[in-house]
Amino acid sequence: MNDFTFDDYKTMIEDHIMDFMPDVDLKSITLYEAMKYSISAGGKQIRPVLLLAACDFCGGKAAEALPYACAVEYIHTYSLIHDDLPCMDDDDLRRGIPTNHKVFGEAVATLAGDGLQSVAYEVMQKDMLLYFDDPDALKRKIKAALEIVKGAGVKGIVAGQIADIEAENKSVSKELLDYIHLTKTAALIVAAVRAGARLGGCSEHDLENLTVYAENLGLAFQVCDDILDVEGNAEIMGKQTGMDAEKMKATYPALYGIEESRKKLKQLTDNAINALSEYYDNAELFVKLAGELATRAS
Ligand code: GRG
Repeated sequence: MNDFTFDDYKTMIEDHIMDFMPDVDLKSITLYEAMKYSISAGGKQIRPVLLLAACDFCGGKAAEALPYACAVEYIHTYSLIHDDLPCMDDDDLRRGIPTNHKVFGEAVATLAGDGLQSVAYEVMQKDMLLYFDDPDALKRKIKAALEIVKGAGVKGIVAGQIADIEAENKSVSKELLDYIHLTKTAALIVAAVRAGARLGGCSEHDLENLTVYAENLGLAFQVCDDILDVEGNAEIMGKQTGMDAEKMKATYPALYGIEESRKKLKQLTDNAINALSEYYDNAELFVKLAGELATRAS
């Protein structure tokens, strides 16, 4: 693996995130403005960075994975816009600024999410069209796109979202809570890592290890989010806090309490890091990211 840091990859994404957006059509300029508003609002870019890093880690070239990394960020951003809508979580603040529907209205925000999702698929398909005379590369790209489509789909974040909504105001089992967070939150993180690995031409063994890493990181990500929501640091979060309790959401602190949630976070972080122990310093970016996440909520 090269020596690129998280910030190096993040800069790559930020430099190119607009490259794959369609040209502005004056008849739908409001739609483009709304899509751009959320895309350029300063997300942490964790998923696309993981995709690029996994591609490099497995022997590929990050620059060639950019369309897929940006596609993941488009899908993630669409999911946040829709999640914030009044018919879902009804949030006013996201990425430190008013949510999309607060600025553009609910109808435009819904369409901005739809638009971002369709651009994601278009970007990946267009890239595949360039590789018809290189069947091995084409196969890697098809497999990577399928990982992303699945993570975004009815067994991924959409499944998680409906389970999350249906669990509101109910007491849920530990199994259901894990299912919600594995789908709602971890699915797209797992998809990003696996897609990057596929693009890099990974071995089955490396894919398996990276998947265990990503599942644990994804769950840790959610536990961290739950803890920060209770502890109420809106500045770190870039969104309102205390909302989970208000909406009686199924969360780790609600089911396990804060101290147990912290232990769970540590355990998940350790699991993620241990999954990559055989790679020593070659997996430094992944290990560091898991460690930093755990520190945010401790
Ligand atoms: C609407 C289909 C559909 C799915 C929504 C993503 C999601 C599923 C819900 C968002 C609710 C939420 C707070 C989930 C926890 C995961 C999480 C912390 C998302 C925010 O991701 P970050 O922190 O955000 O990577 P940025 O803004 O940095 O990209």
